[in-house]
Parts: sequence; C-alpha cells; structure tokens
Amino acid sequence: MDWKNVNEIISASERILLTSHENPDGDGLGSASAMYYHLREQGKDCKIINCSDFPEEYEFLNIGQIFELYNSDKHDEWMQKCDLAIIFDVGDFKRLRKIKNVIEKYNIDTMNIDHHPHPKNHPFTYNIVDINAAATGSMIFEYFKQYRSRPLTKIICEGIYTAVMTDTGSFRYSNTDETCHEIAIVCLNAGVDTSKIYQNIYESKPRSSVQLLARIIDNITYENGGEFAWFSIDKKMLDTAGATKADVDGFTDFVRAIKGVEVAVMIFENSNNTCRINFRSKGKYIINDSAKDMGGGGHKFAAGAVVQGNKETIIPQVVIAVKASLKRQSV
Ligand SMILES: [Mn+2]
Repeated sequence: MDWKNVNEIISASERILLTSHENPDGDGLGSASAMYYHLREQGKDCKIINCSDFPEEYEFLNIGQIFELYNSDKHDEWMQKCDLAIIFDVGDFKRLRKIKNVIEKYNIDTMNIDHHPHPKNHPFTYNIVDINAAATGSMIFEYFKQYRSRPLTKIICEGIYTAVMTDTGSFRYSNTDETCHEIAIVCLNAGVDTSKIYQNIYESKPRSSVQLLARIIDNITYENGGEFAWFSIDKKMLDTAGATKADVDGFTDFVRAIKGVEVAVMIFENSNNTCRINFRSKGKYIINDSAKDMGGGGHKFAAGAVVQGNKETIIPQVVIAVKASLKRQSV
C-alpha cells in the first residue's frame, strides 16, 4: 500500500470530509471516528457526515455528536470548500447516496480507503484498496503505524477496535489475521474496554429483533442437502414482530452458523419494490460471484446486492443463481 502518497495528500488538505456507505456498519463508523480524532489532532478542519441515520448500538463512538446526518442546508456550504473527501469501506460510490451528488457538484477530490474488490475503472480520485485486509480499520491502523508520530490514543483505538471486531465476527471469521490480533493488543494497552464495546454492539438486541428471528427460524429453506440455506423477510413479518430494517442485522450470520450450512442467503423485501440480498459463506464456496450476478458485490465470503422487484420474483432468481454457482464450484 502506498501510504506515503496517502499521507502527502492528507497533509496537503486543510478541510476534509469523512464519510461511509449508507446503513453504515462498525467498520465504516469506527474507521471514520479513528481518522477524525487523528486529523483533529493535526489541526485539520474535518467533519464526519453520513447519508444514513447513526445506528443506536454504536452510540459510544458518538460522544460529542461527531457523526452528522447529511442535511443540505447545514452542510453544503462547508462541503463546497472541502479539499478532500475520505470515504471508508465503500465498494460502490453509489452507496454514498446524496453525499455522492454533493461531492460531484463541488468537484471534491475523493480518497476511497477500502477492502472490497473494485472494478478497474473506479470513480475515485485515489482508490486505496487492500482486499487482503480484514477490515478498513486494519488499513487505517497500518497507515497510523507508518505515519502517525504519536502513540494511538484510547479514543482512536476505540474506533479501530470497533472496525476490526465487527468485520471479523469478533475475531472468529476466516479473515482474522495477525494484524487483527496485533490491533487488539495495541487497543488493550491503550485502555480500550473491549468487552464493553462487544456488549454495546452485540448484547443489546431489541426484543423485536428476537421476535423476528423466531419467525425466520421457522421458515428457513434448506437446499443442496442442507449446504445452502435461505430465508426471506417482508414488511408484514417486520410489522408483526414490531421490528425495523435495522433489526435484521446478523440474521444471515446466524443461519450460516447452522451445522452443515455452507452458504446462507437472506432476501429482504424493501417497501419500494426492491430486495436487499445478503450472502454469507463459511469458506467452502465463494459467493460474491452470485452477488455480482444480481448486480451487487462484496467479499468472497460476505457479499450483498440490491435488486428491483418483489420477493416473489427475486427469490427464484437468487436460488437459481446460488445453486448454479455452487454446482460450478463443486466440479
Ligand atoms: Mn469493511
């Protein structure tokens, strides 16, 4: 990774926007938070502005309300004079939604720091991608290791730890590498309360989420002798459980954890005649090719797509695509 070049670009910028994808996750939020505190120390004028609401379970990262929800009246004037937009964890520029439009309107240079696979002709000014990194947060750590003169502060470490913990399934998934554990050691030494972070994110599930999960468990379909399991969720199921979109986080991982299941897929019907599809694999099969078939993308073992259509039309397409892919890979 050319962190020297990254450092020169960041050093030459005065006003810097930090942002991540819609429905941001721990990796995007944690990376942005770590970079925010680092840049503020350097005296940079920076803000974190996202296109989606801030998820409640990450509130511990939002002390002092450093995360702002994009609002044109409030932010356009500030954004107009930005020298650089650093974008975290974004495989597809479109996933910045309204913020993408503002960046383009004011012609702001973009630096994407990410670990998703990217097509050759990407739209970013600088595309800093390491598909071998377990998390974008691991990349930020690497950058700090090389170009930050002072030790990492506790508050910077809280962001990095959150990023790495959430993208590795709490240091359990196959992407967990030495760097992840090195990061954990540095964070513990900096005084990060790691179990508190875990509790905030994973042990504060609303009852509505569990209600919804109960309905899903009863409706998992197993294919391919049990190696492929899928389930779907629609508005009616959400309403019956009193649940919201955010409550489905982690469901696909839950289904993947079933014995014999290698690939788990969720088809979530949005209200605007689109479906969000989540693909998860234990590691025997690559599933981002299926996600690509459906117009999405992602990592080898964790990917997603958003497609036009209701679940009745989308489910058969997804099932066919996944079964075909598993068959190709079984040869
Ligand atoms: Mn990530």
